[in-house]
Amino acid sequence: MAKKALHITKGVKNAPSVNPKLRAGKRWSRSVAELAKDIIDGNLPALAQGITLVESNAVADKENARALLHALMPHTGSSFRIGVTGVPGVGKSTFLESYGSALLKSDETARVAVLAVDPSSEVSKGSILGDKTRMMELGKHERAFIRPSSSGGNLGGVAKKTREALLLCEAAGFNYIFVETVGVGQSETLVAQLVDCFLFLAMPGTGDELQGLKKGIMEMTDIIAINKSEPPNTPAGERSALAIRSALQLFTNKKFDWHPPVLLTSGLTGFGFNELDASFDRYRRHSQSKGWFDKKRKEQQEYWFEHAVRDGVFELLRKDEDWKKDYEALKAEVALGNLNPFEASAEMVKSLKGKV
Ligand SMILES: Nc1nc2c(ncn2[C@@H]2O[C@H](COP(=O)(O)OP(=O)(O)OP(=O)(O)O)[C@@H](O)[C@H]2O)c(=O)[nH]1
Ligand SMILES: [Mg+2]
Repeated sequence: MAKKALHITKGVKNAPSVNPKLRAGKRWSRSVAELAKDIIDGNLPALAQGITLVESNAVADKENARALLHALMPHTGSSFRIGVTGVPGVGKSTFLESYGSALLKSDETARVAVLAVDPSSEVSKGSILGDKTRMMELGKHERAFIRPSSSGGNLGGVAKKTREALLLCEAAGFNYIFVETVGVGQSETLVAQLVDCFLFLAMPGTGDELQGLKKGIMEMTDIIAINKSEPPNTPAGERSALAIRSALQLFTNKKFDWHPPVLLTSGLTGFGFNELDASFDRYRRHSQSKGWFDKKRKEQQEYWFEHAVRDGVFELLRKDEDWKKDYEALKAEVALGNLNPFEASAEMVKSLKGKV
């Protein structure tokens, strides 16, 4: 990954329409159309630069980011979006490297992008896919694109930026987009709002294979793979699969009439990849034929719309100095335990009555 990151940076510097100096102000707006065209042409340095633009928190970039997304919108939507989660060390990066490479090898029309939502990014500044990544080979492939997590901001903000990066990748012609996230905190819930299919990686034979497979996650998981199940770990993998299958009987996602298959895989050796291919295919065909592939995407659009409206309104409110002062004061009281959060928030909302 270190090499790939260097490669991207170098490409960005050399590409004519993606001069970093054009980042802010009016000069950008001149080149947004050009940048959009380069992205649609599948130019990877332009894609990287476009993602940097949509990730930017600079006020001057926001308008351009919106213009870019607007221009690219008609070219989005045609990829298969796959979320991959699992506890740290379960082998997500190794799996994505080898499964992504296998996909590119078996299908010459495949173009694979890997993005990440990193809940720890505030602390680590995006350690996921960072120096410890194992996606060196995939990153060098001309039909692959790897993008570390955008850092800064809250998890919701990071996920929103990942969604925009995902749309840019689609416009650039990527038809398989993987979104990796560590199986801790709230990140899965947000990633589930980004993808069509959610793959959960578990570990074999630890006896605590249900750890991390919390009820909420089970409900959003579409395929489960007991990873690291290559021989000699296969019997342990089978035992875990059995335990998870029986637990799943209690939690199956009835809404979509889909029983998540539990498979054995190994990112290290490619063990079980054929079964996984078949499961992805079956899932895609099943969800499309039932109409909930599109339904899910519509619900996600609504989710992000609501999310953006809430963020926008909040941002606006914080511009009102009096409101902000009250807000900070009440927040401090809530943190001290002097006020109950719901009571305090009702107070904040009440203070808006005269204003709205
Ligand atoms: N035996 C075996 N080991 C594996 C497999 N996949 C990964 N590993 C090893 O498990 C360790 C963690 O792999 P990663 O791919 O970095 O795991 P990760 O889930 O991305 O970890 P985080 O990014 O820290 O969340 C490494 O030492 C890998 O070599 C596998 O399929 N079989
Ligand atoms: Mg990793």
